[in-house]
Amino acid sequence: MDLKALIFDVDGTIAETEETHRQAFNATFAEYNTGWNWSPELYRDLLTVNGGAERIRRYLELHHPSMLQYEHTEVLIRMIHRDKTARYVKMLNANGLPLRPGVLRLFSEARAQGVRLAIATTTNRVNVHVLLRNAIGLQAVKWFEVIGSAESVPRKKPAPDIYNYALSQLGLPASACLAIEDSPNGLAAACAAGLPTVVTEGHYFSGTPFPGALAILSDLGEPGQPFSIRPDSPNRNLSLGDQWVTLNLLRRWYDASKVRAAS
Ligand code: XBP
Ligand code: MG
Repeated sequence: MDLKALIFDVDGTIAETEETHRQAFNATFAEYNTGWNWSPELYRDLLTVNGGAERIRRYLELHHPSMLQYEHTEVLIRMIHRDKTARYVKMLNANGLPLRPGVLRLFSEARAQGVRLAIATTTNRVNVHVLLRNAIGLQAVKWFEVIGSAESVPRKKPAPDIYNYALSQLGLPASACLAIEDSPNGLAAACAAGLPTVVTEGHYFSGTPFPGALAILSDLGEPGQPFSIRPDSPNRNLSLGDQWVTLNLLRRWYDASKVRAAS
């Protein structure tokens, strides 16, 4: 079977958004006078939980467990998360955020060659729209046949649900698609949905293990800005002459996953 679609994660994969998310959380915590502040180190640990509201809940479990006995804490979490989303949108509208190297180039190449595009993220839909609109333009939202987001399924990554949702909306089997991820939870979700997955390490996940990845890269690379492939990456030998990730290279990795599955 040929490669028919690419399914992209958003946070950390399309753009390095997690620092902006962290700042939006902290500014909202301050607005509510909670006294909470997430340092980059703490945030790295909390990123093992996907979804902003779920992440706040996890933080309370670890650092303020007594708060969870009050019924109103759940309401507080939801209000903070709602306002954090509004703040994040405002921050992106004010400052924008560049796409990671090679992302726009690969979107364009896929569109030119009729390879379909989809998104599978755990963040809110509005965050995806504002990112694409600011980084590319209004038209970019239409490039994606499916935008699977926090609102689309109840269970977040590492559950496979968001990838299964994207596949069912595309009407394609996992074996016809390839996912691009940046995090262990994202990789686990994509693998559990049966998708061969290339990892471009996000800032917060650099150097972490990525079991089951098809390849582990610094980023997608650009002409004059080559990607590096991690020394422990599978399928290194298929990419050694390449400096940026093209559909050709993705097809080579994709074919390798088919050969492996058949043996
Ligand atoms: C990343 C996430 C998100 C963001 C915060 O998801 O887990 O929760 O950190 O966004 P992915 P929200 O890499 O799958 O895109 O606050 O909107 O949840
Ligand atoms: Mg991600």
